[in-house]
Amino acid sequence: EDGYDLWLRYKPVDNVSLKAEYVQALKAYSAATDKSPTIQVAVDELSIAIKGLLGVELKSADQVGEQTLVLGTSASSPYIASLKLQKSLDPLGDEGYMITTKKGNVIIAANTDIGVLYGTFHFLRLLQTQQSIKKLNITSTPNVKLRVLNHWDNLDRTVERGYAGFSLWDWHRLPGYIDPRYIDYARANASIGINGTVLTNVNANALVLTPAYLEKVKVLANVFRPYGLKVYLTARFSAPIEIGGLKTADPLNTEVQQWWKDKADEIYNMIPDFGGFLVKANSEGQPGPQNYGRTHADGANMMAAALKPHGGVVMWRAFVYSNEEPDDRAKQAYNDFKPLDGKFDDNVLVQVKNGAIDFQPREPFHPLFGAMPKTPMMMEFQITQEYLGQGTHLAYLSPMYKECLDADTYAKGKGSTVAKVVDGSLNNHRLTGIAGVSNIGTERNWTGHLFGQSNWYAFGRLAWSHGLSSEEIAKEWIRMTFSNQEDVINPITNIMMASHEAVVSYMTPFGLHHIMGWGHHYGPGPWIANKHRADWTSVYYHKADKNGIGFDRTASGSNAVAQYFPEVASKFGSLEECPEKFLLWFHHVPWTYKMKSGKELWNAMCYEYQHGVEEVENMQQKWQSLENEIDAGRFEQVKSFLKIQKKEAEWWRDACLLYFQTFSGKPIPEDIPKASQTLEYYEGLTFPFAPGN
Ligand code: BDP
Repeated sequence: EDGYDLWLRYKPVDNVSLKAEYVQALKAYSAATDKSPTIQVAVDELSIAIKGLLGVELKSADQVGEQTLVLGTSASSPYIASLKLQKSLDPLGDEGYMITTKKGNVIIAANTDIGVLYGTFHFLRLLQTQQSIKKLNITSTPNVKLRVLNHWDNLDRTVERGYAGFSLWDWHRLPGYIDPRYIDYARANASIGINGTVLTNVNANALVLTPAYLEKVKVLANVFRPYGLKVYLTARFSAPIEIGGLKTADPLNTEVQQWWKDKADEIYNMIPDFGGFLVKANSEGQPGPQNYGRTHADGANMMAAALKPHGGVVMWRAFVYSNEEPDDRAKQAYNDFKPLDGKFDDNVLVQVKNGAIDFQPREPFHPLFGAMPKTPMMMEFQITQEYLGQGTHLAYLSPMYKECLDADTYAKGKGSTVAKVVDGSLNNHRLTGIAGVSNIGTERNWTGHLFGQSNWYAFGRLAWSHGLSSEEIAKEWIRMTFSNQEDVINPITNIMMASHEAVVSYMTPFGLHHIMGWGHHYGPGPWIANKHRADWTSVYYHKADKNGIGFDRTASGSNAVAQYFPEVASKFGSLEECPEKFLLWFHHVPWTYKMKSGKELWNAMCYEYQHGVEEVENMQQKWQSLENEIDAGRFEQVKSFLKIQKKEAEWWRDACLLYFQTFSGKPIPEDIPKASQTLEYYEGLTFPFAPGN
């Protein structure tokens, strides 16, 4: 096995009695004779899966007798219509489904064909994870409307912050050649409910909006359509100048407005269900409305007006900060966007990263969540592991996503979680969304690290249903990816559940952040200083000195805490109450500060780095115990990567402790292994091979 099949492997069910139950229940299927492309896809998937799982051909039933799998809508299936399910189906909306047992038949019913497809994948998951299907009574609807992958893919097929090869989109061979991989990509996404894909990098190239590229985009959209996957593009703000020949891109200029309208008309003429634009503006050198003295709302609304007649949306990113701005970087997005609440048109979502800096191993939730009640706030998570070990570290990110979603903003009193802001329930928004920066590329197993697949999987599952637990999701994924045997599920669950914390411990314990290598972000670089942008250095963030370490974001410092609602602000702002995992994010703390463990901060930090390394050793041991349970190809790859991870965890520990010791002036406890090199050695390392150099 090489990992290509992801969680859709459909290996034979090894539990004899369950297999008998399944075979008995699935004698034949019944779907509309005049099948839509989506229903055809569902039937095809069922056939492949049943063949693989049960070793039998799934036959089409002449009529619905007993033990028939019936799929469809009340409109497409007379049998489903005869069951009079409409009352229960109505609340399931456009994408929800029900799976139910009626008169000895399994029924997968929905209001739309895409709902049926989602239900089909859910049903298959039951078989793959070996659940009983004797008496089913399942309904499911997604928590948010737009569940979207963001590919940071360039037109030359390099991928920004990509660690899994090149871009899947073969622009050179499109539109003539449809790589079968596009179809498997769409299947995988549909199987976890992802319904949109932004094909291009947020650092956008206007060329993708030219007719030659749009022809190619159209073909991808056609391939993805039956799977319910809509295509979106990033829109470069200066496109009217670069490809339109205009002198300006000022959003209040009527010619510019007309140019975007015409562009939208052109796109929708080719792709009637085009999703819309994702925009990075006035951020890290990208052009935007502020170049013309206009606001983000002016820019977003101009594009929104062009897309609106066609039903498209604008996902406008709030990832903005400037080195010229003297205020704490963590505060800048809030400062810029909060005053614009209520000024965005109704087909605009503001897309906010989970934290206020940048996808760090751990960040407190972004203060914009809850702060703009009149605006749909779209979550942006990073699935690719830019700051979490890149291509080789095993880090299961569901616990990190959940920590953010479950955080309480107190925007409307206790219980106003980030999840409720994002799913629209807190402020009654119908337009809602969640984005994940993709970790997918041309590598045979899609994500480079086999366990990267679990992050793609978890992102999709949480986007559909944020109430799921990380452990539940991990177990589903393990059962489908490796085995249904408890002695495989348990150790891998343990590995996954401990993995994110381990990375935090050996990289950025206690709220440290942004201390990685310059530019490529590979490896430790707490010494990074004196660069052309202070806000890209490490010393800006850790502020270590002989007295202590950490960024004072309380009232005595940048007062970033004040951007949170009072309950949260007072907790984060208080040295005693601030959770230790965020301590150095919000406080500058003396080296001698007594931690809850009773240890002084310096010692606690040393042991935390060491703990991270030990956790990786534990992961290695658990993985090793699976040698005879997992096919050699996948086993060996993960084993090698864990070895790299161990080495790099030690590198992080040694480099960071030696560096911070120059400030603390305190000894590293004797029982922590001695660094094998000097600080100068670590500082002198260069990485010409690191992606993103
Ligand atoms: C940072 C990445 C950079 C992205 C930027 C963004 O380092 O490559 O362009 O975020 O999200 O994490 O726009």
